[in-house]
Amino acid sequence: MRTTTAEKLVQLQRNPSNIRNICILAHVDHGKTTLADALVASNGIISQRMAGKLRYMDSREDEQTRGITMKSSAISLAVQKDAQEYLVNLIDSPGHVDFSSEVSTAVRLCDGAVVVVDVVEGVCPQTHAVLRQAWLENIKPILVFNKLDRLIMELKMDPLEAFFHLQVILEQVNLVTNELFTTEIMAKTSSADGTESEESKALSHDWTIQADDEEEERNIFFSPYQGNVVFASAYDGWGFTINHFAEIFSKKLGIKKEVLQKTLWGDFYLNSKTKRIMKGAQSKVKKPLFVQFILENIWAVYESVSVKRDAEMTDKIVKSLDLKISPRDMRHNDPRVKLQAIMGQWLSVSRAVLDVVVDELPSPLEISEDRVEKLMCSQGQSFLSFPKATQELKDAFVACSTNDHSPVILFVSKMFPVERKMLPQFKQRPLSEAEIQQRRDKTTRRMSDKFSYCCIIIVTTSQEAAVLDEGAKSANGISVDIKTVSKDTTEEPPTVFVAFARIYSGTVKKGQKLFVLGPKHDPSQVEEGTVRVGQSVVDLGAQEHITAFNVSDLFLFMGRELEHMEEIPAGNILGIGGLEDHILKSGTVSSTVMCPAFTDLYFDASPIVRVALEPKHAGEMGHLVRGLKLLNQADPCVQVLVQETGEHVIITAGEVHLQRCLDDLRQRYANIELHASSPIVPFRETIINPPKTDMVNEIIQDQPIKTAKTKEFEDDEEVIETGLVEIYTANQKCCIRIRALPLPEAVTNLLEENVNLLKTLHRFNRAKVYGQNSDVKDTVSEALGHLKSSLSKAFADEGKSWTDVVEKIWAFGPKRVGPNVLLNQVEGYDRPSVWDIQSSEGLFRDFDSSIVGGFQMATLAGPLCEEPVRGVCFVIEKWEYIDMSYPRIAKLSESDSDPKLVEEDITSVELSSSLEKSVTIEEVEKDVDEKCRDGDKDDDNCEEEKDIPNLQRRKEYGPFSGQIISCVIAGCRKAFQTRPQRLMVAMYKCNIQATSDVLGKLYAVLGKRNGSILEGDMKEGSQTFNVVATLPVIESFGFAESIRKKTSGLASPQLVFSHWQVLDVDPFWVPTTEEEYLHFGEKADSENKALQYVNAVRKRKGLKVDEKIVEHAEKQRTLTRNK
Ligand SMILES: Nc1nc2c(ncn2[C@@H]2O[C@H](COP(=O)(O)OP(=O)(O)OP(=O)(O)O)[C@@H](O)[C@H]2O)c(=O)[nH]1
Ligand SMILES: [Mg+2]
Repeated sequence: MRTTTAEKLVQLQRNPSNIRNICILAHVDHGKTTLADALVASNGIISQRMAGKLRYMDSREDEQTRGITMKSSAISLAVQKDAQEYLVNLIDSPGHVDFSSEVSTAVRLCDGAVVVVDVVEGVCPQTHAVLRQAWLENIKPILVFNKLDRLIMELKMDPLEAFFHLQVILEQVNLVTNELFTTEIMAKTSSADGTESEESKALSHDWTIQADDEEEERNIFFSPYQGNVVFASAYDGWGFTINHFAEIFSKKLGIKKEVLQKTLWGDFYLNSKTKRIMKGAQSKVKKPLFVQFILENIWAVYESVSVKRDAEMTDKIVKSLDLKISPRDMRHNDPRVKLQAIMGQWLSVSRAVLDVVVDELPSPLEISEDRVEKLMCSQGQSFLSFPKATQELKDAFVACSTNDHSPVILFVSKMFPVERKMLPQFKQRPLSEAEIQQRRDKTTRRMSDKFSYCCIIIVTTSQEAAVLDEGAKSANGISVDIKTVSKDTTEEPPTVFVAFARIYSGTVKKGQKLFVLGPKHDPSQVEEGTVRVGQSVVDLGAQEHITAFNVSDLFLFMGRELEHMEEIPAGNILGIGGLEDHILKSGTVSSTVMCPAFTDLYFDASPIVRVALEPKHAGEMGHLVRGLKLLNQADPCVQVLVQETGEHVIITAGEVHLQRCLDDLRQRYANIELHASSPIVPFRETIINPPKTDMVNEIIQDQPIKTAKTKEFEDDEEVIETGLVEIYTANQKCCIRIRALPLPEAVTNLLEENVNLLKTLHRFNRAKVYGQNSDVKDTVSEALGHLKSSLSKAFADEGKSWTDVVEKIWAFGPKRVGPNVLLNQVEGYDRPSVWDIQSSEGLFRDFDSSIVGGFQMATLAGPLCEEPVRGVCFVIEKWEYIDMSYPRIAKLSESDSDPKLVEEDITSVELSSSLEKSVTIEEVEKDVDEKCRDGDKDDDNCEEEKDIPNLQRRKEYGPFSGQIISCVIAGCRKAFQTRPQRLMVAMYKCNIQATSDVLGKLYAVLGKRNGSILEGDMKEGSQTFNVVATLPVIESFGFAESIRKKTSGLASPQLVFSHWQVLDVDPFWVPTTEEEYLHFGEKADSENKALQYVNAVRKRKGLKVDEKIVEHAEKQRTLTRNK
């Protein structure tokens, strides 16, 4: 029976000091949802008996069948402690890596976290990840050691062994937090060049002092005696803290509670003669207090109830503990039921966990100023750079003020799909007395009227109803009563979105008008001009980020249900209706436009598995498009896009995530049958320095081996030497010399890690070139300086030939931010580098942007199989015009730009990068050509226009800008092809826990799929091995399934994208020497993995494939029986 009412919760919501917003975090299957069940049962929402079995928070059908949580969901619980009542807003999160984005959405809304660790499995990769998430969001964690029953029943440990085991795991957890703490200090103390500045020395000193400080230690480390560790078995319903036993034994032994609290965990024992607590249990071979007073008692209960099944002994224990167990439970055949009844009553897990939550975790009032500033400063802005009105909002934040004058500030972390019929207003509720009477009367009346006339019910729209009514009145003969049931012409969608949000300040009310602030909203721009407020995201312009909406509904999350609210004050987690057209995934809502956009959520997983979708029946395309839109809104991690080929594609984090997305589309959002392509895995193309060994692992001595591809270029006039080509435009008027070099790995990695920074740099550079306001913020320029110096260092480490190249970087690509570099080594062309565009007034040659455009396209699709290029440096060494008065040099803004294009240009670049849509050659040509024409109009001296033969040539070969682009693309490709080319494959890092008996099978599965094992250590204090391996993503489909099958479900892998790896096989290699023939056979292509992948991609893309279709041609003949 439910013990709390919605009214009670409303009342509790008004007292922020007694509110706790918490989430449960852990590795997959460590028992989060089981623990949540126990907490939910404490409020009578589910029965104690069903707790642990129901998994109430897993409301989706597939969550129940698969047994894993896939989304985060919230519930509000009332908790009584001492004389006080508290409101605990609890969020259960998923542990599977594929859904780690759901963890990010949960962590953002909370002030504290309950980190659960399975004591058998110990610290797992996701335990690391969630502790890191909590750390990054500045929220305080407490620790729950779960599944202690497994130590007794499965591992058959005795209490002392269990104690040592727990100590080891606690150390492991603290090691992780310590690591997080020290890396933060290091980041704070080391300056850009790696030397410590005076200021940072002072800082580091401060931090060490703080680390010694007990309070700080409380926040960083877990320790039972500090009261932030709970020992539990969520499934059996019991849990305790040291505190609980300290209280009991201080009375029994007459020892002070404080003393016991400090000594119950650790190397202390009780001297039975002196009745004093002494140190050094281990050295004196004594039982530690934790074993003697706590574990042995628990072990005794398990022993008598579950192992020996000794009814007499059990009765004795029940009596001595003064418990009241129902006779039904005591007589139950299943000892586990008996055990759960006894243990649950003796050491209630919900009591233990909720007490620690209330005591240890902060209320919304205790939000630190640091955290507020971190939340408010998005896009690398500093808090002090905000206008005064914005800075003042911090006070409202910190005070968590709920009065009517306080500004409303909310953060929506995800959009939560709810079936319309599940909304409270559409839910069936018990009828009142008056309603029942009314219905009874109606039925009686209908019965009596039944035979007097016939009744036709027609479903109409409201206009038609009026006409029909008129008709009915004039009808004679039999009495016809036409009842019209009006139907709305626009059908309402079956799924609505409720925003999953936290209110930080003010009170949000139903019907209130609020602003939705987009992620790029900058309050400092509001002051400068008037802001336009849109009605929905769709009608916003490129530089507009604000829309307004009316709060249509307010909800309180109650697990599987929603409760209607009229208003909700600051400090709570809530659901808001009416935001569907305003927020796609997450966003900031406020009553004032001076509120800045909150910082973006931190996501761990990167989407990598992409599939193309199409409806089974072509006519249902509209449903699919609508369904994809809903899926995109409902899932924080999925990416939905339309490729340039016209395919509808979704990119997901992994196989389980993909399956869930497809199920959602089929059953919920699109409601149609779908065809999904087999997963498309991206590749990268690169070049390498000539390899030192050949395919049979022998050292190559003099000349590098020539492959079929490099031989192709032997007589090519354009190829000057390996990696260097000289190429002319179609009209033979421009000559460009391009060299391709493999970029040092460290540089490529740096570029990849700093994509966002490069995006910002590009944005500022464009704005500057087109004469817009482009003041680089201090933090951004500092970060750019840091990146530049790291790049110089990485280049310098590679040798002399790379010195000073950073200053010559012309562009990055593809999409202007990729891991490839275009260098300017053209003699006499002193163009400012990407870093200097802001500061210098440098001059650009005409068609400068065409060179960049060509480079962008060459790097977007490489020659192997049109996949993006990675880690290549293209150097333009010569750029000359023949018989023309070019190059004309001018500022880019004056020469080849059109201010009108600026805005479109920036957005198109952003759009293309966000949607992964490539720019087609036509687009670039058109773009550059338009600019050129505009430049021509302004400038009558343009030689080309006056030059009649040139004009003709232009007609013949197309616009000159286009010719340069094509020329650069062809040059880059050719230069690339003359070097040893390699394919790069995406790699997963794979963590698997397995016992020694299934280890062999596990290695076999990994080996078959080209996985390589990095680590395979036995876990300290357990029987399990922790295997870390890398596995190509392309080989990973069905991997989890086959591991589970081969190991009878004993091992299950967690896969996370880790890096790109060069596949060390030349796709164009064919055996030439005797030995190679011997090794690989004549048709070595069957062994050549790289070629297989390349051909598969080319086939998929409809490109030409060099493959023999008929291997052994034989004349066909009809075989008849007679021959
Ligand atoms: N023996 C034992 N089993 C437990 C305990 N707690 C949970 N389990 C079992 O562990 C399995 C996973 O439990 P869940 O609560 O679904 O785990 P979870 O952390 O929510 O898993 P995800 O949400 O998928 O990450 C279930 O089979 C539970 O019955 C426990 O205290 N003891
Ligand atoms: Mg769960």
